[in-house]
Amino acid sequence: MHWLLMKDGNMRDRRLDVAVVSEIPASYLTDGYAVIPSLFDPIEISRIAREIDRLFEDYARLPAGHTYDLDSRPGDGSPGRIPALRGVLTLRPELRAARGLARAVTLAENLIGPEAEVLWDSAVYKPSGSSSETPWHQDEAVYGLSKIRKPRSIVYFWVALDAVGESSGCIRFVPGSHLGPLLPHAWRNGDTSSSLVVSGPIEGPAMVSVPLGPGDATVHHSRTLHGSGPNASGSCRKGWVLGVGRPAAPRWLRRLKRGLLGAAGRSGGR
Ligand SMILES: O=C(O)CCC(=O)C(=O)O
Repeated sequence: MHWLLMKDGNMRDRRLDVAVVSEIPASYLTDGYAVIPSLFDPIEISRIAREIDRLFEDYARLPAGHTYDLDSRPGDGSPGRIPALRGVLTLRPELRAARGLARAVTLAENLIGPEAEVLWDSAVYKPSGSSSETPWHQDEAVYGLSKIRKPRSIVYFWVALDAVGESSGCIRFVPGSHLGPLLPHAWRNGDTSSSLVVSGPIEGPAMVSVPLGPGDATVHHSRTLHGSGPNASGSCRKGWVLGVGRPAAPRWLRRLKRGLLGAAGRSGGR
């Protein structure tokens, strides 16, 4: 029996050390992910989507360190196929006031404990007709493959900026994979600013695709295997990924570091 009923009426899972409150489906414990409908309200998400669209229109002129590609083709001169933009909140700090972000932090705190904040964010656009999949990976693997310090704890939200379905490349998960080990990973195409990709075959229950409406989100555990399919639809698939957690280093130290390194000082990912 892994579950404990707490005095406050919430359930706590001993294996994951997470509390599950009414706003997060209990399936998070067994599946390693959950759907959060309307994390952002329609007006707020369309405003955020417009701002991020504008950043993508200016993609080539953004400061170094903000742009990367989950499926770059190093060396062949062609543009990558899943352009991504890290640090939207650094480039557009006014978006930090979004009510949906406050809600994400509260939900994350219910899962991982107090003092959570948005540690990292990235918009991932998959252009119409892109045959490129985002490969299966566990976000936790980034800490072993890069010099990024592992936060004390973190969960990830995938926020739909627009409606996304199976044919347009919605996020998909391997339920229960968060209960298994961290698998060996590599960088896609050997490119350290590309996507993580799990080495070897995936074992486990069938994957689940999660269609979402604008402003809906999923939240997943850092060890949950996830990815997304090609975009066969006629429009760009737009997602915004938020890493919300309890930082490894105190806030003052990170501010100092960011000041010294510049806006994109927190390079790398996840
Ligand atoms: O948007 C996608 O295709 C997946 C993004 C993702 O999994 C990630 O950035 O870790």
